[in-house]
Amino acid sequence: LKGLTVTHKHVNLINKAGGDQLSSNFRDKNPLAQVPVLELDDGRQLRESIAICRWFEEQQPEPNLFGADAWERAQIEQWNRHAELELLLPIAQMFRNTHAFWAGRIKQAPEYGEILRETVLSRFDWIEQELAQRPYLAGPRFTVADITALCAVDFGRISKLRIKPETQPNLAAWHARVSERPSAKA
Ligand SMILES: N[C@@H](CCC(=O)N[C@@H](CS)C(=O)NCC(=O)O)C(=O)O
Repeated sequence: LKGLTVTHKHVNLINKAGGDQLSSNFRDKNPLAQVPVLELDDGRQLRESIAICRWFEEQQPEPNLFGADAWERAQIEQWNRHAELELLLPIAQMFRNTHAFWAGRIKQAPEYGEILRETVLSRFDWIEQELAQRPYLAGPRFTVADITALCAVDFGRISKLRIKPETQPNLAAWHARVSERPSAKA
């Protein structure tokens, strides 16, 4: 999307040893043993997806994804926080607490996971109402908030969380709109 060149180093999260992220080499980069980590040519390292996105925005300001003026920046921050905290976090926690993949790897609380499923479904209904008023989460144009929300919604599929086009037509139309962007397909 930004036209920046980033070399990817694959970190296998699910190999027999439990995952490359658990190695001491990787923990030196991120003690939380999580991807992504951005490594700059000069050796500096940056964690957290949104921090990395902000860095990219500063390196290549166009197309603008974080806001062009104070009010738009605040609106986008609000919606990106909503996307992270109200969609991505419960979806990720639901996956961790209910999915067979995590059984034996972490302590699971399936009942809590099912409560989160209801939370996420109610959040989908809320976003449906919001998207009846504008084409993108934070306003009339595509921003980082849409990227975070798209990642969240697509991540939900692994836990069989799906948009219901019959009752959530605006959410379904938004999902199709952002998914068809070349950068979403890349
Ligand atoms: N808040 C972090 C979350 C990072 C995260 O949850 N990474 C997951 C993959 S999406 C991970 O590395 N999991 C490895 C594990 O749980 O063992 C960010 O946005 O970068």
